[in-house]
Amino acid sequence: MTAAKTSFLNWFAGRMAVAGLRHAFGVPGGGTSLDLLHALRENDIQSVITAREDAAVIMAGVSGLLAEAPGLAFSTRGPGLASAANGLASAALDRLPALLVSEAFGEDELEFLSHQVLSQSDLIKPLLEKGEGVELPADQGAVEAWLNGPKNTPAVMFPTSSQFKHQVLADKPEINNPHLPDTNMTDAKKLLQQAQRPVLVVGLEAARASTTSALRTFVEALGAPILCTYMAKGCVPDDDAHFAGVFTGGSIEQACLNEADLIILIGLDPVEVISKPWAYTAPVLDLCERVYDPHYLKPTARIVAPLSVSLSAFADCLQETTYKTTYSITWQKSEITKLKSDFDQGMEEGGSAELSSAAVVKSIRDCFPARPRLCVDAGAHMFSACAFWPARAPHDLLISNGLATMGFAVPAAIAAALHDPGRGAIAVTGDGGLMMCLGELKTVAQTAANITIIVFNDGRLSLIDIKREDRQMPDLGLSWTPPDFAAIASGFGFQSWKVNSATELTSALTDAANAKGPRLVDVRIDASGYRDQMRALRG
Ligand SMILES: Cc1ncc(C[n+]2csc(CCOP(=O)(O)OP(=O)(O)O)c2C)c(N)n1
Repeated sequence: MTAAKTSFLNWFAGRMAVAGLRHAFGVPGGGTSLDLLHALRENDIQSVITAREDAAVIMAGVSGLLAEAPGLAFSTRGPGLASAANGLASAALDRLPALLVSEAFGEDELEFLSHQVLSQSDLIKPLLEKGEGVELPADQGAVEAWLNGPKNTPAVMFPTSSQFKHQVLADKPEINNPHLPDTNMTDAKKLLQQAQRPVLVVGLEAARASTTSALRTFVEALGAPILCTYMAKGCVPDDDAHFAGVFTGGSIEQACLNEADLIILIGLDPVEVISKPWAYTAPVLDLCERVYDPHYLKPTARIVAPLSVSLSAFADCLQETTYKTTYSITWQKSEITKLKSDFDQGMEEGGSAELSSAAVVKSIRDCFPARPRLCVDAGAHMFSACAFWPARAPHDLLISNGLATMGFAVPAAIAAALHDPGRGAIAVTGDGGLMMCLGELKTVAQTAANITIIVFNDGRLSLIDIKREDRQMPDLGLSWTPPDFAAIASGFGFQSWKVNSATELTSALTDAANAKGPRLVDVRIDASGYRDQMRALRG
């Protein structure tokens, strides 16, 4: 009997469905992408046509991140691929598992063609490099290797029409390629044993449901303060007695870390640390799943293993009698509570502006008790969003803090709302960031996604403008007349609200929280507190 065969394209679409893919995102060209859309449909995978390809790659990556499955995006060749560039950079630096399938130029075409031609492999290489992303050849082995390789690695494939049609074995067995951990923990355990004032810093690698329970058991057993990066918010709940605030690599966390005689990094990815040198002299124990080069620091000891494995081993070690007799952590609960309240106070904006970003985020928190996922853009508004939105589980808050790109929040919210329509999502964005992906309002409307977009509308690129002020430079034209986003959104079929006061804010947010489908709240934010807030956070 001969084994059944099918086209590579049919196998690929079926394999993606088996791996957990439910949505693919992109703007098709007229060639292989249409074949791909057709094959996806045959496999019950919904294709979402986006306004732009960069946003599509972000949606694919966030979708994959939340599903712990591959994310898929598609584009035409030439301009489609070029337009995907920022999405690929985000996938690489924000560690998103996005595979972009782009149309390709055939060898025969390249002999005579100039129209839309660019060197596609050369274009993607530097974008993917820092995320150890790869160009996948269109074959089963390469796809299997990507699916079974290190988590959250981006990839691009350029299949030609004949490669899509190529006949392959229909039921090629899946590869199971378990990652073998480095379990030599002797040095690390010694460090832990000697520590009296350890502090934990948790990063994006730990933001996974499968790691949460081991992490929380370890934190509980250790009794030390824990700081989470923006991308790891929720790994322990914000109201956990050990949570002492957010870690960015700035100054607000220094009060806590200066106390440390051992800093334990748990899945902290160097992309998450803002551009300042490492400020601490305490020994560092680095628990990670992947080593990226360059790193901010040279740890005293490093364990490269699935975090659930290393954390469970440490939690067990804390229970051992030999350890218990020498164990002398001196942290008091009241000290950690004080650190957290100092953090909260430091993140407050001075003055009594009723529409300060902190006041608005707290109002969102109060008006949305069902806690949709919060997707946050890059800009000054992110400081309050990340400080005051209460996260209880990994990925309750989604942000691009590796690439730190504007134009992230709305595409991320689309992916989050499609992933979990009942829960839905809120996109918190500056007006500058929203304008970078305004076309995706169409995608929100088209998918009737359960999304509330909240625009922190101050008519300027605040984060950059406060840096300009700090440098005592004259007005360089970084502001504009605030656009009427409520009117724009209603043009796309959204329910929308315009907010100029605290009373209007509560009323609009309450209405938005109780409504369904696409919603936008345009808040004329008071940006006067941003500068002091940034100083408190970053120094
Ligand atoms: C794609 C992209 N372009 C530029 C930047 C640099 N940048 C970071 S924040 C910022 C200003 C953001 O302005 P806005 O979206 O209005 O938010 P705000 O700072 O006012 O809260 C800029 C230009 C970036 N991070 N990403």
